[in-house]
Amino acid sequence: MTEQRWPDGPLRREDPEVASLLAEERARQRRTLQLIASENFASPAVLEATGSVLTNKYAEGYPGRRYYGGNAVVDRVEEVARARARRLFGADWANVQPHSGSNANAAALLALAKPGDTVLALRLDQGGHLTHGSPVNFSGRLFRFVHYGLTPAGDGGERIDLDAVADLARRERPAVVIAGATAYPRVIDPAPFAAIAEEVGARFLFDAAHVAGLVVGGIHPNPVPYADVVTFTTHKTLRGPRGGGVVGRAGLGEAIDRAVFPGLQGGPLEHVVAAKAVAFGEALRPDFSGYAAQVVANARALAGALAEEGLRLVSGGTDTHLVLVDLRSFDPDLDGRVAQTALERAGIVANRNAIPADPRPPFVTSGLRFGSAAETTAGMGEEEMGAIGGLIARALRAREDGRALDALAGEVGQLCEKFPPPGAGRG
Ligand code: DSN
Repeated sequence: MTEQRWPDGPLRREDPEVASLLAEERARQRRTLQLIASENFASPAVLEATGSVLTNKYAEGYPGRRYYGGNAVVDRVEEVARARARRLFGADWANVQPHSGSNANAAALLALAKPGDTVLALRLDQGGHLTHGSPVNFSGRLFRFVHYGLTPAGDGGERIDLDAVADLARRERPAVVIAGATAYPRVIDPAPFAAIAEEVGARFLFDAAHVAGLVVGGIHPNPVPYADVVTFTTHKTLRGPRGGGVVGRAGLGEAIDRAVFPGLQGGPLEHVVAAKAVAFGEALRPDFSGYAAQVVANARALAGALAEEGLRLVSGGTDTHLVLVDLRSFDPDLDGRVAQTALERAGIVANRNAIPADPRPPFVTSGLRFGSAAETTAGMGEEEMGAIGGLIARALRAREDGRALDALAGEVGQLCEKFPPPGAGRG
């Protein structure tokens, strides 16, 4: 099998130092739980395309309009990727070249607004992304961001405050309204955002970085019929190679293409574009909707188990792959940084995350963010997710007891052994 070839292949012979680091990482991915909400396990086919000869090729431009010769095959590869992306999202056009979700957002903002224009987006400390106006990011430096937040905590609370979105939009008259988040566990309905953007004459950008796989799996509403532009990443719930993309309705495709190249990027990573095509092909198969549904069922099972252990769920639960917990309900002295470190020693990989109205600074935080996409790919179901909730709580309780955490890592390793990730046999 292809997977077996890699540990003893050319890399092992030519560069044992890097080969052994890759082997270490492969082992880490096999024996620990991958619960970072923005990660997944790409298939062996996706990994093979990513490691292909297309890495050798320069292809600035687009199919049929390249600045270099020798692109007949690359053109066909990129055309396959674009066509599959259009089909997946029901879009009129697609750009599959952005190297990341951040680049996709940069291209969208450059195409939809001028530097200095006002842009409306979700606050970063309430779930928004770096590219939604962080002062240290290009977005916050080039555009004038105004932020909406979540409704107050409480029954049915910590949801996107659509009244605030509408009020701010009427007052600030933004050029662009952004919907989408990086740490928000609920569905984001594109329809009310579209209505607000239309009322104030703004463009509507939906950032589907996290939920793209749920959208194409039919679990999350598809923003394409509502938004002017939809950006996404290919490596999170969509389960492809690391990268980004942009899709939309007719009209803005040329402006987005120009913003990606030559506006923002040089030569596209055509080996990654090929891998995107493979991942889109996988997502077009009927079984992908079953995967997407299981991702959400698993996140709910994990959320339920964590709540039973006394961890408050931000917004009371989840509709997606993502769970955000407030550690203060579990132990007011426990912060996100300490919790993340203890979990990692126990073989549970997740990230600390700010929660709404977090009293602690962003590098410390009072929350943890979990995601179910990767371990669902590995074959885990609700039963395992419930058990993982218990393991998390035990690790947090034992956070100062190194031996107990090491013992837990053994238990975690045994669980992971039963669910090897696809592709984890490769470098
Ligand atoms: N940092 C990614 C995430 O974890 O959500 C988004 O860029």
